[in-house]
Amino acid sequence: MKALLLDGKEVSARLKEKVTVQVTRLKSSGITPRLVVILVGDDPASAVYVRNKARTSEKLGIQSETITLKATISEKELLACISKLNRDDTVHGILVQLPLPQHINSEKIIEAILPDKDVDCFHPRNVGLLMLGKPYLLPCTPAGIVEILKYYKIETSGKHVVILGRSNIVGKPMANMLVQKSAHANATVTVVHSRTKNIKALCLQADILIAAIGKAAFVTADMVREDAVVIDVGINRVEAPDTPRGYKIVGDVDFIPVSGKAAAITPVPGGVGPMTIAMLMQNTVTAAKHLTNFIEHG
Ligand code: L34
Repeated sequence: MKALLLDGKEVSARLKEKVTVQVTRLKSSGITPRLVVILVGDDPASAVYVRNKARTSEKLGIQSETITLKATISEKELLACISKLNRDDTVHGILVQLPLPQHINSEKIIEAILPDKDVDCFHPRNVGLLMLGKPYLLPCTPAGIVEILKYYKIETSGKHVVILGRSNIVGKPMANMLVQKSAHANATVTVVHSRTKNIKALCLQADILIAAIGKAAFVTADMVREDAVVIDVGINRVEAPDTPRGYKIVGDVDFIPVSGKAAAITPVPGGVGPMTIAMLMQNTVTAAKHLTNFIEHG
């Protein structure tokens, strides 16, 4: 393996230390940051992510609650649940884990969350602020990726970043953040998606390649330029009969061959995933400060 391993566990540990300091300050002013996560249905992967969020919150002194609702819940009931949390002054962050069951309109649900408590940064108001370069909260996964690049001093200014995937949760906000005229941005961004012609040729032009398409081993070594930086956002479950759980987690990148060619690469697990959670913790604290008019001293 030639590539430097970009260790999301290490970077997220640093970030969590910074969050803990802020939590301590808030608590000494009588404010306990509080996050409520809503999990609808029993998707096993979502259950793992939500559990990781709750566990991390507790470690950092953030009060966390997970509301688990049946997959058959109506949209109206879910909206009522959100409305109650919007009005509850002890709640600073609300997160509805995606994906939601088919019969629920995700857009409608996201728009029902009070923007001040929207710790995912999915609400149109927060997405708009981000796009205008005046963010309130930051989208967790894209912001986590920027933190990895910062930590390892990977320059983005003037670099060509190719993003695979145009989702509202990763691809679009990632592109948005990296084109901003600001520190740790100023990149030239190409977004590649299912209708893109010549995906391989575009990927080969990337200084930084960010894979967020949700297809195991989609990015092969022949798509990666020698010495490129590769960020793997994918979390895919593939069958692995020889493991105790019967499956393993792999990214969107064909890790072993690509790590022989890239200058640096994030592993899966232990790469972007832990960063998403650490950024969620930071957003919860930012929201708690904002909602309580907390003023930082020193
Ligand atoms: N609303 N829905 C909302 N917000 C989010 O930010 C998410 N996401 C994505 C799915 N739906 C969401 C997450 O939380 C993906 N995601 C997420 C969060 C954490 C991890 C992976 C995805 C994570 O903890 N990953 C670990 C390993 C997990 C495992 O073993 O399965 C890792 O090391 O990558």
